[in-house]
Amino acid sequence: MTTTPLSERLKIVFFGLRNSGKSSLLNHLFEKEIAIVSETPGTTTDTVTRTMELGKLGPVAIIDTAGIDDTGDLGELRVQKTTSTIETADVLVLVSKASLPPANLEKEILKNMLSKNKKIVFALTFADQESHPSKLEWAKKFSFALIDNIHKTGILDLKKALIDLADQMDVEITPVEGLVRENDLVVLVTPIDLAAPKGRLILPQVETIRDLLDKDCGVLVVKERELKYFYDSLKIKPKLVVTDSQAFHKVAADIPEDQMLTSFSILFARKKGDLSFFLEGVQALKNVPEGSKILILEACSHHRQADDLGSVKIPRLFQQLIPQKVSFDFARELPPREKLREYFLAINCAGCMVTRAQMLSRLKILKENGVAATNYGLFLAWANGLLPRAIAPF
Ligand SMILES: Nc1nc2c(ncn2[C@@H]2O[C@H](COP(=O)(O)OP(=O)(O)OP(=O)(O)O)[C@@H](O)[C@H]2O)c(=O)[nH]1
Ligand code: SF4
Ligand SMILES: [Mg+2]
Repeated sequence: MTTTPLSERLKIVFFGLRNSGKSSLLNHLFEKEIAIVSETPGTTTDTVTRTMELGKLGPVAIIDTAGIDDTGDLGELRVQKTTSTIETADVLVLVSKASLPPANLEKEILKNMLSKNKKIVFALTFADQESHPSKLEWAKKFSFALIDNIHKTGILDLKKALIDLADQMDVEITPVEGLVRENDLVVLVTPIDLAAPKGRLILPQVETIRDLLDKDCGVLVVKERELKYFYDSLKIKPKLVVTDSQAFHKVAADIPEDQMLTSFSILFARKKGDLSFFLEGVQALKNVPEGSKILILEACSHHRQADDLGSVKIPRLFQQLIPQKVSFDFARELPPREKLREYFLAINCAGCMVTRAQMLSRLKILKENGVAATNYGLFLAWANGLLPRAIAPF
C-alpha cells in the first residue's frame, strides 16, 4: 500500500446540470484530460474519481458525476447513482453556468443537502460569458469561485474556497488519536487465520501500525498464540494492547488485568462512527423483545469465509447469550426506510473501507428510523464480558 486509501480521503463531489462544465472543471483542476468533455449533454455516464493533496484538507478524492437532470431509462439510473454519490460526499461543489439563472432542480438539491449539513462550494463556470445577476446573488450566500474552463482561470479561487472549509470540517481522527504518547509501546494482536487475506494485513491493522509510527511509538505485532510469551518478556509495560475482536477472550486471559486493552474494531467505531450511539446500542441488548429482527450491516463486499464473523459467529453468539428468539438479516446497503423500521438493532462492521461521512450518514438514517446500532467490536467485547475494560481507554 503506497497511497492513502479512498476511505481515508475527504470526498469532494462535483455535481450539477448536464453540460455545466463538471468534467471540464475536473480536467482544469488536474491540468490533464482525464474526463471526456463534449457539447453533447449527458457525456459523463459514470462517476470518475481522481485523488490529490489539497492543503489543510490533506488527501482528497475528487469525483465527477453524471448530470442531475439526465433523462430516459438509463438517465434515471445515472441520476440515482449521482444522488447516492452526493449523499456520501464530505464536500459538494455545485458546478453551474454563471451565465444562467438558478434552475429549480439545482435549488431543490441544494436545499436538501443543506438540511443534511453538507458543506457546499459553488463553481460558477462559463465566466468567459456575461454572468447572470441572480446566479451571482445566489452564489454569494455561499463560498464561490468564478471559473473559465476554456481560458483556464479561477481554479486557485476554487482551491482556496475548498481549503477554507478545513476549519469547519468534522475531520476523521486517526486510529489511536489521543490514546498514546511518543515512546509508548503498543502491542497489536493480529490472528492469522483462514479469514486473514493472503500475504498481507487488513486495513485497520496497517493503518494502526502507521499511526503509531507517526506518533513515535514502538509497535509489537504478534499473533494471539505468541502473545503471552512475548508479553511476559517485555521490559516496558505497554501503554495499550489492541486485539482483533475475535481474540478478545484469549488475549484478556493472557495479559494482566490492569493492562489497558481494546480492539481494532472499537478504535474504528470511534474513528468512523459514533462511539456513544454504539454504546447505547449495546445497552439495548439487555431488553431484546421476543421475535426482534436484527440487521447485520457490512460496508463493502469483502469475501465471506465459512465461519464468517458477521453472518455466522455474531448470530451464533447472540443466540447463545440472549434467550429471546430473534431473526437475522444481512445487508451491505441500508434497506428502504419502511423495511428499516422493522429492525430492533443494527450491528455494523468496522467500516474500514468507507469514509466517516458515509458511516455517519448511515447512522443518522438508523437513528431517524428508531433502530438502535452497535458495531462488531463492541458486541464481541460485551459478549466476552469485557466491555467496560475495552472502552476504558476512551
Ligand atoms: N465557454 C465555456 N465553455 C465551457 C466552459 N466549461 C465547459 N465548457 C464547454 O461546455 C461543454 C460541456 O462541458 P462538460 O465539461 O462536458 O460538461 P459536463 O457538466 O461534464 O457535462 P455532462 O457530462 O454532459 O453532464 C463543452 O463543450 C465544454 O467545452 C467554460 O468555462 N466556458
Ligand atoms: S465489511 Fe466492513 S469491516 Fe469488513 S472489510 Fe468491509 S468495510 Fe471493512
Ligand atoms: Mg461530464
